[in-house]
Amino acid sequence: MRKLKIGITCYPTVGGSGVVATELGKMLAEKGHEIHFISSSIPFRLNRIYHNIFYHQVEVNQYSVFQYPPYDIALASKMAEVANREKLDILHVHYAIPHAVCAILAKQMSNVDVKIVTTLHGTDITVLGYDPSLTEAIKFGIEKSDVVTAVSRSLIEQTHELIQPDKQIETVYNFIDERIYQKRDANHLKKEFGIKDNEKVVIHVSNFRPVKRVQDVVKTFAKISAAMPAKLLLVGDGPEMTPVCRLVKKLGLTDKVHLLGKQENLDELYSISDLKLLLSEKESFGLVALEAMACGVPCIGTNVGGMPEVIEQGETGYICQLGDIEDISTKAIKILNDPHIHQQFAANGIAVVNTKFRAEQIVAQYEQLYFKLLN
Ligand code: GMT
Repeated sequence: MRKLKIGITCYPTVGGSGVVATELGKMLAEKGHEIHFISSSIPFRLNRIYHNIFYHQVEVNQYSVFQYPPYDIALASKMAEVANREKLDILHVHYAIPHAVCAILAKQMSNVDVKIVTTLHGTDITVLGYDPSLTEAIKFGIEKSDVVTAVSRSLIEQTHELIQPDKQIETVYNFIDERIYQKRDANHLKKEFGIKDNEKVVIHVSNFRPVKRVQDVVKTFAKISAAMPAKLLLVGDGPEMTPVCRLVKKLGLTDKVHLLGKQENLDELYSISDLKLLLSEKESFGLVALEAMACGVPCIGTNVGGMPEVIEQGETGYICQLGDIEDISTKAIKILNDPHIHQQFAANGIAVVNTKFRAEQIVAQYEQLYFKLLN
């Protein structure tokens, strides 16, 4: 099979889109393709040396004549430079704006016929799509890309509703590295956190943006902990941290909630967890639910975006109405109280990760798109 030269651009800091882009690059490299990450810093999951993965840093200089640093232009310029020098076949960008628009500009600047693949992750559509000052740029980025994918069917529907691009968009689901996300023996962590054997562990992982509704997680946990001995692990950090801490204190939960901040090695935290809550008001996919499922943790999510495509109702967890704390906590208590349901959901979750969201299959889906474009 022909080996390709692929440029990948993503937001390299913590976030699902950066994680998926980086894992994709790593797995494509393992299949022999040459990968060139073009971004403002090294993607945080690019944590070891690969002979065929290269990193090209986008330098944005802050000249006093510019009111705003010209990141987009610097990125486009770097993309064109790398495409020319390395003779890239594909530029795979994650996010319509600015990345797809930068790739289109880079293609015009370069002298190679590089093909542009754009993956929509959600925030570029579900948040920015509502901003009239950006709609035309998002539409342009989508329409001028050679291939556009989205991480769920729901995101495709939303994109058509909000932006109405004249473009076919294909669903390519997210995936995780199953070699990393699996249930491990991490019981030492329970001891270290002072979690007793009879206590159930509920986990939430996010960037604590308001859309993640972390306060709903705390309110749900208050009802769970009134019904049984339990602890809540809150993993991540962001703008909602202060109001969340206030609520934890107000509800008298300080001793039962562990605020862990940003963490690596989430597989170990999932391995000591009994239930995952993801109660967001926007979520095009919900990568963290997939990570939890891979480690045998049943999930409760809200009926928004792509979450019902990830969490199967009554099979791997439950999907509840946004903000319906009563129903969410009833379902949570049901899962935590019934070992049979818990075991069944855990096993089903692992099976779904290994079939519908199997990394090998999803990486192959992207590869097929690339080859189809180049032929
Ligand atoms: O959820 C976030 O705030 C981060 C955001 C991102 O850009 O990384 O996540 C989006 O992309 C992830 C990977 O495809 C999805 O799993 C998340 O559901 C999606 N977030 C939203 O749609 C809010």
